[in-house]
This record gives sequence, C-alpha cells and structure tokens, in this order.
Amino acid sequence: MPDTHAPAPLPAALLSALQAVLGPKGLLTDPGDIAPALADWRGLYQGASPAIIRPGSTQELAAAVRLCARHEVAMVPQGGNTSMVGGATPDESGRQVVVSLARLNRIRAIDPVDMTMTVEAGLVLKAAQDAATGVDCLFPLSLGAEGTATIGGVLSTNAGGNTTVRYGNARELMLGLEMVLPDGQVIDGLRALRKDNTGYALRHLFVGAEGTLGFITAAVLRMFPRARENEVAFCAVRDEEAALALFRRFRDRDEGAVRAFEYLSGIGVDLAVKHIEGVTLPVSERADHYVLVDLASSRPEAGLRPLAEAVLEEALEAGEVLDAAIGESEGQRAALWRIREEHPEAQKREGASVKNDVSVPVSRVPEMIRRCSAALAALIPGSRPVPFGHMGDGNIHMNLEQPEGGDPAAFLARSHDIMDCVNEIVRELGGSFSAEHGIGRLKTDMMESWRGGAELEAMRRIKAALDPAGLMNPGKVLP
Ligand code: FAD
Ligand code: 2HG
Ligand code: ZN
Repeated sequence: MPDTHAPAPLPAALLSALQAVLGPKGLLTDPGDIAPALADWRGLYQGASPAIIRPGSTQELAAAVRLCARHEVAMVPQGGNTSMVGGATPDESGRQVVVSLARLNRIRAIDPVDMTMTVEAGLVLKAAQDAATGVDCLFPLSLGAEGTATIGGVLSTNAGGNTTVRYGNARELMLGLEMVLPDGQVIDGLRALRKDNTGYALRHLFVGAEGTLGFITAAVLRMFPRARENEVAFCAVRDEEAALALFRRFRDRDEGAVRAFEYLSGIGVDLAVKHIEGVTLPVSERADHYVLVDLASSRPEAGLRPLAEAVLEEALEAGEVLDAAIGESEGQRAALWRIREEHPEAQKREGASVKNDVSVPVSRVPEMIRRCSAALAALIPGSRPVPFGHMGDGNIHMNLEQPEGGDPAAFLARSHDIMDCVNEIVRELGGSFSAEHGIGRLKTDMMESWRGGAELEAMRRIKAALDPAGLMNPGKVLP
C-alpha cells in the first residue's frame, strides 16, 4: 500500500476564491464527503486530496480552473470513477485536487432529425442511452459500467465496450466537443456536423487524452435508428478457432447484423454462475469456450431469427458449435447478456486478478488466447487464465485470476511479470497492450517501450504546448 500523506490544505486565498465562484454545493472539503473519490474501482490506488471541486456549469469550471492555475494546483478530472487504470484517482501526495464533473449533467439538446444530442460531460452513459430511446433513437455505446460511467469519462478514455464491432469506439460517436483548457479558456466546439475539416481536430486530441490536456465539458453525440429486431444467442463452442469461425459465418452472411460478438471462457462463466445471484448456464452442458452473439436491425422484419438459426445449424454440423440457446423474449435476452456483463464483478469477488486489456488483429485472437493462457499457467502454477471480451473487434481481456485459496498479496506482487508475459506475446502478434481502458497511472511505465521515440516525444510536445505547467492529471498517461 503506498504511503498516503495528509492532504496539503488549499491556500486560504484559493479556498475563499473557489467558494465565491462555486457556492456551497460546488466545493467539498469534509474528509467524509471526499473519501469515495480517492480510491479506484479495482482497489489498486488510495489517493489523497484536500477538496473536491464540483462545478455546476462550464463557466464555473473555467473560473475554478483559472484559479487553480494561478495557484499552481494540479487537477484530476473525475466522472463516474470507473477507470480500470487508476486514471481518475489523485496521487498520494495530497497536492492534487479532484475535479468532479458530476453536476454538469444536463441534456442541452436532442434532435432526432439530425440524429444528434448535445449533452454535458457528467451525464451518466445510461441516461444518454435512455434519452436517445426517448426520441425513438439509439445511442449505441454499451459497457458494464454504463450505470455509473459518464460521457466525459467514456470520451476521455475513448471507451469501446460491446458494440465497437458495429459502431466503433466512443470517438466515432462524437461530432463536437466543448473543452476547457488548463488555463481556463473555453473552446466551444459543439458543432453537430458530419463534415468539418477546419484545421487541427482538437476534439479528437481530447478524446482518449484521459484528462491530461484539459476538461471535456460537453459533447455532441451521434444517434442511430433504434433496433426493431434483436436476437441474442449464447453458444458453447468447440475451441477458440471455432469461435472465430462462427464470427466469420455471421459476418459473411450479414455483416451489418452483428451488433456484438463476445468470447467467454468456461472458467469466466463458471465464476459468473458461482458469484452472481440469478446467473445460470443456459446450455445443457458446461464447455471450455462460449460465444455470445447479438444481432440487431432497425428494420422490423429483418429476418434475424432465420439468419441466426441457419448460421448456428451450419456451425453445429461443422462441429464448431456444441450447443446454443437463443433468447425468446426481452427478459431472456437480458439474462444471456448478464452472464457476460457480470464477468468483471464475478472476477473481483473470486479474489485478486490481474487484467490485461489487449487487442490483436481479429484473425490472431485464437492464437493469442491459447499462447497467453499456456504462458500464464506456466508462469504462476495454479493461477487461472480468464480470457473474455470483444472478440469481434480483436479486444480480449486476457485476465489472470489468483490460485484458489492462495495469498492475494503474493499474487498481486507478480502483476508486472504477468502483464509482461501477456504483452510479449501480444507484441509478437502485432497487437496493443491497452485496447480500451487506456494508460491512466497503471501503465505509464509501458509507454516508453511501446510508444517510445518520436511518437512519445510528439505526445510530450503536445502536452507541453497545452499544459506547460503540468497541472492536468499529472502522473497519468505520459511516463
Ligand atoms: P472516470 O473513471 O471518472 O475517468 C476516466 C479517465 O477520464 C480519467 O483519466 C479521468 O481523469 C478522465 N476524465 C473523466 N471525465 C473527464 C472529463 N470530463 N474531462 C477530461 N477528463 C475526464 N471501458 C471500456 O472501454 N469498455 C468496457 O467494456 C468497460 N467496461 C467496464 C466495466 C466495469 C464494471 C468497469 C468498472 C469499468 C469498465 N470500463 C470499460 C472502464 C472505464 O474506462 C469506463 O467505465 C469509462 O470509460 C470511464 O468513465 P468514467 O466516467 O467512470 O470515467
Ligand atoms: C469489460 O469488457 C470491461 O467487461 C472490463 O472492459 C474488463 O474486467 C475486465 O477486465
Ligand atoms: Zn471490455
């Protein structure tokens, strides 16, 4: 556990100026109120902060940022605090102040003709989805933390999730941004345009910057026609290659129909059944490998059911699929999805686990899973590889669960060996060591080896140009 210092109190002049700008709801200084913002979801970090700044408008945020900049106080943007890499947690020095976007959560406009909505950064992802549904549209970004994660957070991490295979990452769902620079200047880039080639696309620089270049305060998001037909199948498959073959069968038959294609390992499903109330195995026998496929169409009579049955029939005959369950109702489809969505929680409840959020070209996914699983099992005897995730876009969570009954601390002490073991194989296969969760604090030490040389130097120059005093989320992303 790192050494956490008592937070250094904010200078009295700054404190009173912030109080004047933000009002009583906009500044928390009581340690009890601050505590939940100081630890990350995974429990890897415990930081310290003298206060939480909670502005209620972009203008309030800009004024607070100007004040912090004047007093050289470092700022840590925080949305739903669901980061998997410690990105939203202040360090232990007690000298970084958390800036929560939670009160900036309005829907400013929603337009089903342009298929866009303009929302503030603190809006919870689920609320954005619901708003789209309310005008008979779809906001397709979907991930397990959607009830807590915010629009500012998903954009700042360029989150992926379950529907990347069809709709892309958060970046592809964004048209315009309102941003606050580290000196408090506001950039109003809330343009709802599909075409806008007017100089450097600063909005794209902020997406995926993990709060190191400034704040995202609002965004114009793309909506899509909502699904009028949906089928979800949960399949036991022969092995990793059979999972890929099934993906190709669906894609070749009707690429546009595949909304999600998720791989699950036998052990991952075992853990979900073991730890999560109401989760049961929907196929007749346990298998070592499963796939969840979600087909959706905005056409009411798209024929997805016959499509699913025909593809599964072929795959059964080819010996790739061993058994399959197709959801017969909205409730059953949600239950099949739940087996998948509860994977992170189930792994957390089982004990210590090390996450490897990696991607490789889709064609290399089976080889990556096989090689990493074997290498990890050899590295730590008794440990349990739990690969799962977004096979359709090449992003697998190549996680490792501690040996049953083993010492969690001893296991976690090997975290770096475990990540290196996976990353070496992923590098050979032309992949990435961080597919969707970002770098945060956890992976800064990998940047030199993966992005070193001119690429990292260019990132440093961009950072220095926008944030010369280094006040935005220090210690994150860049080593
Ligand atoms: P936070 O955790 O609060 O912040 C994330 C980063 O963005 C931090 O660096 C923070 O400083 C910065 N930030 C936040 N808001 C702003 C802002 N307004 N301006 C500037 N910087 C900001 N990720 C995926 O990609 N796919 C998944 O499928 C997925 N599933 C998850 C499932 C679970 C159960 C959990 C706990 C997390 C999951 N995540 C996933 C990880 C996480 O990245 C996403 O939940 C989400 O992108 C983070 O949103 P947040 O609002 O919680 O951001
Ligand atoms: C998911 O896909 C998230 O569920 C979390 O990205 C992955 O827990 C994980 O490793
Ligand atoms: Zn994921």
